[in-house]
Amino acid sequence: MIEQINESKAYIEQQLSGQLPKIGLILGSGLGVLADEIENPTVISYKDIPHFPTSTVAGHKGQLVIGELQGKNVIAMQGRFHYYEGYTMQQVTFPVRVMKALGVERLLVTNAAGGINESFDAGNLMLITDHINMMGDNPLIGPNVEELGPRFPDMSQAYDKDLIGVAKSCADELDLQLQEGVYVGNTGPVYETSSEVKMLRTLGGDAVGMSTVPEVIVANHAGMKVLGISCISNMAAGILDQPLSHDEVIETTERVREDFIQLVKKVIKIM
Ligand code: R1P
Repeated sequence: MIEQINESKAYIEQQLSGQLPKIGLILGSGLGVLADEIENPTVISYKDIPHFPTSTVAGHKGQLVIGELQGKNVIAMQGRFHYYEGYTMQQVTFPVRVMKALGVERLLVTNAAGGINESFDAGNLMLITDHINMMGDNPLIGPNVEELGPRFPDMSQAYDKDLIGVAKSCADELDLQLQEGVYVGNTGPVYETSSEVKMLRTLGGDAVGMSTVPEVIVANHAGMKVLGISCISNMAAGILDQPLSHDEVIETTERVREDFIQLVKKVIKIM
């Protein structure tokens, strides 16, 4: 694993002329547009990076964009990998390992998620305060590589309190409504049934999606500080009397694009 990480890292470093990134961004379904804001970008297609999987989901472009955002050196994944695509948990989280090897210490993860909390509306942004892993798997299963992190990582502050505070004050300054809540990670690719949504609400979930949790586990294992933002792209099954579709997910993320970009840019400036 270390060898593969180093080969990916070396390839990415070869493409860069400027400084190495310190902040990582993972851009979820329909949210990749944020990478267009990055100045002096170096764009690297996933298919060219040794050991990187490729993106197969609509709304996930499948490239790294490395450059400056708000004067900070950032690396953005314009598209992520999901467990339901058939990748292993280790493959899904491999880019987080590579980011860490490149020197990234803070990670902003974003996603499109279904709203479980009935006080939410489609189009809301939600700060992730914590998560519940319902994926039935974990990227750290298997022999632990001590150089990458401890055998039993602490997850009591999986989403960094200080960064949560930064995001809240940024939203206040922008006069932007920001919900807060617990993200539930399911495997997908099916959306949840109404009964499952009811169960997840009882368990303490506020939003549900099919990503993020593995990445955040690996980031914590690697000692990175994490901030998470969900775009509530629709209300989860059983709340409104309408079927769910990925087209709707993409449509909603396009609708909130401006709020999302403004918030992330402001956060990055302080991060
Ligand atoms: C379903 O519409 C897709 O959108 C979300 C779900 O996880 C699923 O992949 O994508 P992201 O979590 O990558 O934003």
